[in-house]
Amino acid sequence: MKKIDVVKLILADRLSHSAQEGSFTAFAPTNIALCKYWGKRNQELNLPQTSSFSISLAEKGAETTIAISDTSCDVIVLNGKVVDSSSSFSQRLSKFLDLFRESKFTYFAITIRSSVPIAAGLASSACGFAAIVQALNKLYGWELDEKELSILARLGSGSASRSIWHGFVEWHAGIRVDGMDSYGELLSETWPELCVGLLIVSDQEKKISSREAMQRTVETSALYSAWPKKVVNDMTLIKDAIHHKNFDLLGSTAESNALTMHATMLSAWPPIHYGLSETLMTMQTIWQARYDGLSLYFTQDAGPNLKCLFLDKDKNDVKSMLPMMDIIKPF
Ligand code: 2P0
Repeated sequence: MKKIDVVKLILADRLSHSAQEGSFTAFAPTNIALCKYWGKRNQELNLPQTSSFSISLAEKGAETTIAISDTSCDVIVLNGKVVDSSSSFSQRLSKFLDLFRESKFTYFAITIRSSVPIAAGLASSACGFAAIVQALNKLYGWELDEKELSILARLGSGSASRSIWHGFVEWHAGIRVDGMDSYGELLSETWPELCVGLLIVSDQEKKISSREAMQRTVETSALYSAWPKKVVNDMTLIKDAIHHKNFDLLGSTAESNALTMHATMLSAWPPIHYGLSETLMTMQTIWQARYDGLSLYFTQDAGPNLKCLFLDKDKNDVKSMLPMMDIIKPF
């Protein structure tokens, strides 16, 4: 099954909608997985091997404006600069937009304001695709519900299926071949005291994409067979931790989940390691702080940057230890 077949299933008779005049804007927050998505059961549709669970980062994300353009190709402006149409960023976006053109001569003008570094393991593609799908929904007047938007966003990037909402989101892996049961769902619970701290070690583009790294891990890592069981256990613990506001359970489960994901990558061949020496040094600082009694945990994605988890009452202690941290209150 191809992406376009899923688009046809979702849009059905809305496929005949014409684009409206004017420009349409949508914002989507980036999200950080507390239980990671690592490995696909279907590469084309970005269907995951396991479910995953995230927290959205409030105002950190992508604001995207879309309009029909009278040019002879898509025009993409990212953070005030026109993106070269031959760049991988532009080609990936235009290929996704191919799914939604009224004719092959329909082109889009897209302006993206991203408050997260692109491709540095801060889920820039997640908020990017979630925002573009919501902007297209307005442009074409589809009036899709959030579940349908989540499925369309997943076709752009798996983790985008979780960026349709603010707050805690579970992405259900699903079992269907067409992926119609693989979408995000908002958890009704919130946690106003929860803080996420971003520690940018490097904002350089990563050398190996998540897509490639996941596939290599699934195909070559002897440890990958342990991953689905770990995820099932961690999902239960994380939801319990949120329900009972047990912060140490949340932090320790998220940190252990991230470290296990990175262990599966390290045991892939050729091996994959996203950390830098500063990443490990910061982990050691956090482990020492925890030993000294501070409830501070981290998670790491497909890049060298760390995202810390702590409660508002410890904000000053954390900030004085790691002054470069950008602190976000998700609720
Ligand atoms: C996550 N990551 O759950 C995991 C943890 C990175 C590490 O989702 O191939 O950009 O577009 O579906 O969504 C990053 O992978 O990958 C990611 P594709 P995506 O956040």
